[in-house]
Amino acid sequence: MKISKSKNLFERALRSIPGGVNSPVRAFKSVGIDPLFLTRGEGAYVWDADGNRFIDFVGSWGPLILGHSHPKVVEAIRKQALIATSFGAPTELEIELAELVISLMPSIEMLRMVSSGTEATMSAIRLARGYTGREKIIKFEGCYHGHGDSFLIKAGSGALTLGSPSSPGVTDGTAKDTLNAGYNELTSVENLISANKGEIAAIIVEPIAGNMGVVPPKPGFLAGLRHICDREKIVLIFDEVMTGFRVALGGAQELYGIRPDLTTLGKIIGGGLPVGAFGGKREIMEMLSPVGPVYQAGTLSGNPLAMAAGLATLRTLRAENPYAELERKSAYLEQSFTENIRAANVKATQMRVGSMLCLFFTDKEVTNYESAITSDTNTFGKYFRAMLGAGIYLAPSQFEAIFVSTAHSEEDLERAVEANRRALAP
Ligand code: HOZ
Repeated sequence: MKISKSKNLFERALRSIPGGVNSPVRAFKSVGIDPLFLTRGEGAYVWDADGNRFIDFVGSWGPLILGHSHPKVVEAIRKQALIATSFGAPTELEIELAELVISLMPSIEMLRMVSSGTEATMSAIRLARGYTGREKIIKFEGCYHGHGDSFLIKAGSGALTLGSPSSPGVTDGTAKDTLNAGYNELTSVENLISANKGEIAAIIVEPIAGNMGVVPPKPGFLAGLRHICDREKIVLIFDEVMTGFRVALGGAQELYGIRPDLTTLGKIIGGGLPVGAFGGKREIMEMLSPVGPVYQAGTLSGNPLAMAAGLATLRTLRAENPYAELERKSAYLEQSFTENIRAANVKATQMRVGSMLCLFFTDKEVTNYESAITSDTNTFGKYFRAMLGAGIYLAPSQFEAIFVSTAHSEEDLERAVEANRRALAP
């Protein structure tokens, strides 16, 4: 595969951008090669600067559930761009998107738009603190909630991939207020609560962990968190940046039938443009300025272009309801990859919820951070490179999900299965 143009662009980028990238996971560091510079996306495919075409299972890290440049999304952005790109003032589009989200996720009574998932989670935590008058939060080892200070303690995603799950620059005071429990381990949550009685403002959780690979909640885990939060008057926050509109139209909360107090959203809600949102119970949301005292703001919050792209995406999902189709396609990948793993006799485990999948190079059952990190990341690196060489673009980390979109055809999936078979073969 010719990659000279990407290589030149990377050398150039290194001179003006730290590490040559604007988000660390893009650097391909953990898979032992330089990053590809992408130039075009269409449907299920992306092209790099050298003209190589790949079947894309990254989907911009989750937003592109309809594939690249879906005609309805492109048309919505084009139409809006001709009218106005930004006002920093209220628009009807914001109400339409808020109303649509509220209709899809009944736990959300009010919603505020921001520009990224990180902003959504940072704001939700501040709001929970303001609402409860408490300072500490509980998160789960290996879960990732963006790069806000409070969350970079034993975090997943790029922080885990690049070996710095707790970042320098986060003050001791902030670290002290972030308590880490084990994912899927209610006892560890109970222990933290007993040791910090009346001090916990919020429990924030990825209802399906997607940033230490894909780790589903065990039966009873989310219901247990709901019960604990009710008992202790703690705000339960579901971080559905990844799972919202992905595993079901109403997200993981619909799939598992649990109502959080607050929900954070990102990725699909922006249809590929920068959007995040947080919402939930009216009583909590009305603590936000200008109604209440908790301050939160943003020049580009509710940006019309982003609202138009989000609306077009969610309306298409609502009209076409592609979740059974996504389930069928993703189950096919899961089953075929599992057969290949068996045939090649490699130590690997597959995890999947809906159209989020992960192939862990470990023979352990993956239920939490500790089991996820038993994965052999060198073998993942080799696998990643072999898949790329066969035209399959995966997330460049053992600890990220791959995403199936409505744009993937049967033939694309068959090609991925064949590439997987060859990549796993001894
Ligand atoms: N937000 C994604 C978490 N898995 C990764 C994208 C990034 O950090 O750039």
